[in-house]
Amino acid sequence: MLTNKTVIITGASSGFGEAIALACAKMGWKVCLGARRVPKLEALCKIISDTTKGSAVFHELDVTCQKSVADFSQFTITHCKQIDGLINNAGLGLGKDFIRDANEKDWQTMYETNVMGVMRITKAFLPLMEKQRYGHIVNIGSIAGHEAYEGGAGYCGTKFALRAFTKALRQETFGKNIRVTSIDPGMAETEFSNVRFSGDTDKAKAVYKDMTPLSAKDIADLVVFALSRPAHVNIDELIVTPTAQVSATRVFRQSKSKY
Ligand code: NDP
Ligand code: 8X3
Repeated sequence: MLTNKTVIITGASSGFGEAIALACAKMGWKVCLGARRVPKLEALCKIISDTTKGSAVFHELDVTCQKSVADFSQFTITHCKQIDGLINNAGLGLGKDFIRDANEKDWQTMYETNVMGVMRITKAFLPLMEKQRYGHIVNIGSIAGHEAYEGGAGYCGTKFALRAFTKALRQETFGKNIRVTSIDPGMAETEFSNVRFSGDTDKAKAVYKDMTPLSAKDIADLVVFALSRPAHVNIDELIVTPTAQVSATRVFRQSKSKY
């Protein structure tokens, strides 16, 4: 087992980020957590120190704000001797309206978070990885970065853009001993749909009705798998869907779903 890894995780206050933090800490690694909801990060750090052999530090982070990204990276560099992994996970979908009805502010927030946020954070930590001459950047994309669907012009656009960024990053880090991975999930039950539908829990629950979605732990397992491959192995892109989802919009539903 690899010990002494240090992994930065954005959006660690819920869903995938929280599960990735726990899974890394269970490997005995140190995690550095960022998100806007600081009490959630604080509670997660306590769980990590009480239940795992890893360790955790946290700092408030809003990836849409350059000053917040600068403060977070300064904190990380002060508290971590080296950085082995950076998991660009913070992100969100807002609304599922058709283009003619969509809210421009929602589009802006999605682009600021899912695209500019990842670019800002990566730019902040890349020089350190280049200096170390090692590191692994894992971006959490989406099936929405491979297929556009009705009501997804804004969100799918951000994930397509993120995929382009990830591919350019892989080219630019070539020869520098830095690995770059995109993990692109389909439907997973987290706070994602609650956020997308502004807290309308009925609408959020309906997304996963009569099918078994991915869990946050399913994604965390893949992140740990990618991070723990031998140094010469780079997993470029992983698309992962529930068995009952064959494309972004084609989902097999049956009551008492077994798979
Ligand atoms: P959650 O809503 O459970 O988690 C999203 C996380 O992102 C939260 O920790 C939230 O923290 C953080 N976040 C949002 N905005 C910001 C911000 N401005 N600055 C810092 N952190 C922020 O959803 P998921 O875990 O499902 O989503 C994680 C990633 O996975 C996202 O990029 C999403 O697009 C992607 N994804 C999700 C899928 C799904 O079906 N669930 C499928 C494919 C991809 P806080 O609010 O505390 O800041
Ligand atoms: C979230 C998955 O299918 O709602 O990235 O776009 S989907």
